[in-house]
Formats: sequence, structure tokens, C-alpha cells
Amino acid sequence: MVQAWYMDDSDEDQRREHRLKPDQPVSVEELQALGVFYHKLDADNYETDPELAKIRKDNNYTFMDIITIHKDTLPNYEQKLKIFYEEHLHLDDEIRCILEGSGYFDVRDKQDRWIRIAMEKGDLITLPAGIYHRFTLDENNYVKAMRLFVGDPVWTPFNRPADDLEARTKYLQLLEVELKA
Ligand code: KMT
Ligand code: NI
Repeated sequence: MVQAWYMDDSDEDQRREHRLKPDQPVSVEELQALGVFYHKLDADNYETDPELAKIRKDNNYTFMDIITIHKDTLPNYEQKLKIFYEEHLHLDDEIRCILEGSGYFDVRDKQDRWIRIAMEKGDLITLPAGIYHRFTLDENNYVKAMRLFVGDPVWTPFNRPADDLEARTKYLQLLEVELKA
């Protein structure tokens, strides 16, 4: 099962775990309450995996590509890593599945605390439009990930503060509904 935990606020290397002491783990159910969804897939057979086919069909994820983040293969590697780690949101869901390697997605909880989600091979995650988040490689410095999208992809990040965007206000409304439910 995917591991997630609350982060410390030390400014040491972003690629380290940054666990609190004592560790404060976060469950898949707690992630769900933030609108973050997790699935485990068969990363070795993703081209023929019926579960992935179903997720794509049910959610209309018509677009799919693969991004490899490694210093020798990704153009403007250092710059891209900086952009990925700036706190931002998108107008659409961000859907990623790890095919090789690993990395961390950090998301803000309702109290604006950082949760670190350790993503490994076969982990698929959906971050809802409007959630503040960021991504970093871990100390393995390598990830190959599938990106899914509804229609023509738009990867534009809106760095925080982006509180006036409709995607943000809608996300906050969604959280409120979930809180009351
Ligand atoms: C993003 O948008 O933050 C990324 O694509 C990060 C890399 S996907 C593991
Ligand atoms: Ni993003």
C-alpha cells in the first residue's frame, strides 16, 4: 500500500523523506477526503492491464504519454525539477502512474499542512483540480511515469497564491461538502 506522512519543515534536501518525529502516517482514506485517489496497477503490463483500461474508460482519460525524469534524458532537467517543486495548482486533475523509479507528490491538507506521498512502481494517483501540490524526485533521482488527461493535455501550473481561480474555489467547496458528509 502507498505510504504517506506529514512532513517536517526542515529545509534540508527536498529529496529526503522529511518525516516528522515521531512519524505521523496518513492513510489512503485521509487522502481520499482531500479528493486524492490512489490505485495499484500492474506497471509491467500497463499496455494490456484491464484495470488501467477501465480507469481510462470510466474517467474519459483519452490522452496518455510517458515522462522520464533523469538528468541524462529530460531536457532542462534542473529547471523542470524546480518548476515541479514550486507549490502550484492546475485547472484539471493531475493523474500519474509510476512505471519505474520513484518520487514524492506533496499535497496540502485542510489545515494547510504538507503530506508527502511516496510513489513507487505501479502506484497511480489522481490529484484533483485546485489542490495545492508539488513533486520531487527522491534520492534515487529517477522516475518514469505515465501521464493521463481528459482530452488535449494542459500542464500549466498556477503557482501559489492562485486562490481566485475557479478551480481553487470549486476545490474548496468540494472539501466543505466532504467535511459535512
Ligand atoms: C508534474 O506535473 O508535476 C509532473 O509531471 C511531475 C512528474 S510525474 C512523476
Ligand atoms: Ni502539478
